[in-house]
Amino acid sequence: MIRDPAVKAAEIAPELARLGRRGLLRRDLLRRGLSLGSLALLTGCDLSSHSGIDAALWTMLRFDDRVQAALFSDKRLAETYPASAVTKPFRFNAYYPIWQVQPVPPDWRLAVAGRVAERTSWSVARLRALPQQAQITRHICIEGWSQIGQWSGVPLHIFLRRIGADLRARYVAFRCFDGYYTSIDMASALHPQTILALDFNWQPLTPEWGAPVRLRIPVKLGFKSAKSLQSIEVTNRYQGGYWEKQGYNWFSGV
Ligand SMILES: Nc1nc2c(c(=O)[nH]1)N[C@H]1C(S)=C(S)[C@@H](COP(=O)(O)O)O[C@H]1N2
Ligand SMILES: [Mo]
Repeated sequence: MIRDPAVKAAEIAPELARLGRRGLLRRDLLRRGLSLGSLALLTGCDLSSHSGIDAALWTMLRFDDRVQAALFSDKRLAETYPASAVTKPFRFNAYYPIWQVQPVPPDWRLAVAGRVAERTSWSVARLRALPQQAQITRHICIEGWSQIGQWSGVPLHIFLRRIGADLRARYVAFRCFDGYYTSIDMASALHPQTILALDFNWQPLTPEWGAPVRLRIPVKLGFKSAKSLQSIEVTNRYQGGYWEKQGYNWFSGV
């Protein structure tokens, strides 16, 4: 079902929170040993095919963070698509009154903080000098729509290694210059398809879609892919995120 994008995500948050805390499901999962088989069983998705991952993402909304984290595998990849499958026009999601589309600040640099050896900030040119990876993947919004897009940028695992991040730290936290923020677990940060995207549809990102650099993480729901990044912090302190604070599952991934 495609929801009207104007339906505020917060309106459905209580329902999601209630589903996510269904104790029965969790006990069931734990008893089954959190196998891939149990994920397939509970989500009703065939995970032997790639597209099962996309389908499972929808269903993961019902599970709590602990279960989702236990089911996470860095070996499982989100489906990739041919260029002909790219959704056009591709919508952007920034209709919330407090987050007007923000132009890139004049002296923008990406700041790094926390448990990292090298704290110098990053210009776009410097980010572009790192190895780049392209992907065409599905972006799934918790509000009930999805679209296929093309992004290219620096794999986050390469960036984290480059700045000498403590890869045993628990979290990577993202702050955005439009006021948005979110954070992810280290395993998801090191997933091979998690990138710091600089390009969208083979062109440099524009402000609507998160210029000059955004997180793009196809094994998680869209709200985890923070746009318009200002800083990245490697930390052991849980920091949650904007939508997470309204009741969405923090993990929100497969
Ligand atoms: N900085 C920032 N990042 C954000 C958001 C936002 O409002 N601000 N919205 C999130 C949500 S809910 C979604 S679905 C996607 C939308 O990405 P798109 O505009 O490329 O479709 O960005 C995510 N990242
Ligand atoms: Mo979203």
